[in-house]
Amino acid sequence: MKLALTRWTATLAAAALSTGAGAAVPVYGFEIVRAYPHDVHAFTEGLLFLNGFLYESTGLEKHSSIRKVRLENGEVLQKIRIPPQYFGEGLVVWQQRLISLTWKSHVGFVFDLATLQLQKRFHYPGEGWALTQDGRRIIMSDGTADLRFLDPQSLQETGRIRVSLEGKPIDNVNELEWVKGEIYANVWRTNWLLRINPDSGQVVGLINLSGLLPASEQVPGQTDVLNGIAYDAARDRLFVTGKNWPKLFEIRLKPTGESAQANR
Ligand SMILES: [Ca+2]
Repeated sequence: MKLALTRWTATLAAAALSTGAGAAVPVYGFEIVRAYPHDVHAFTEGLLFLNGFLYESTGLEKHSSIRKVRLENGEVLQKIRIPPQYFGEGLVVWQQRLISLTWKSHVGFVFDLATLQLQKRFHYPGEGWALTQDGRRIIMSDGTADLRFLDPQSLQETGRIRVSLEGKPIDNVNELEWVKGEIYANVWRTNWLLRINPDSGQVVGLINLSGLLPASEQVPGQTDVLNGIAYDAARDRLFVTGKNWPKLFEIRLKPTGESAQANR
């Protein structure tokens, strides 16, 4: 029986996922624990949870920002704008700093966590998509199947892994989150999250978030794709949202009993 994988990327469509005996990668569904308000004008690119608050970076030229947000009501408590020529991308916290990327400008920013004041800029090759960290390293996606590891101080690359499902690379790995020893990532323009082994890059689980935002809450021309994963380690809460979505969801994974593998 083939899994119905709607809006899957071309790469993954080519991989022709199917269920079957010997399939190794479990597929999860979800249940909504709670829904919170989310700013429909926030084109979410990065999301993280820290000390009771959400931190969110948003994209689009002239509209990019870094925000501190109250989870419970979506209130923006602090906000700074990214210079208008830049398309803001991923966001990560490291000690008392927030670090963010831009899409195609090869420029990243370092902000003071408390004041959101810009402290410095840094540079990197290729595109910037998303950031997270594992307590030792910054982890960065760039729109390909590769995830880069960066030194948190120098922000220089120290290594990389290639995200793959049964040996086939998966492109468009986007927003990232470190969750209990794995890298969670959503795949751009899909409703899927990947659970990735941080040593090998192998996908060890797939989470199907189709139907998370009901059609009745989607506004044509405004509501964009799933993007944004945050994790509250203290209370084991997983949050997801999307670009210009009206809601942010706490979800719990539900095993489906299905598994996926790439057809040979
Ligand atoms: Ca994140």
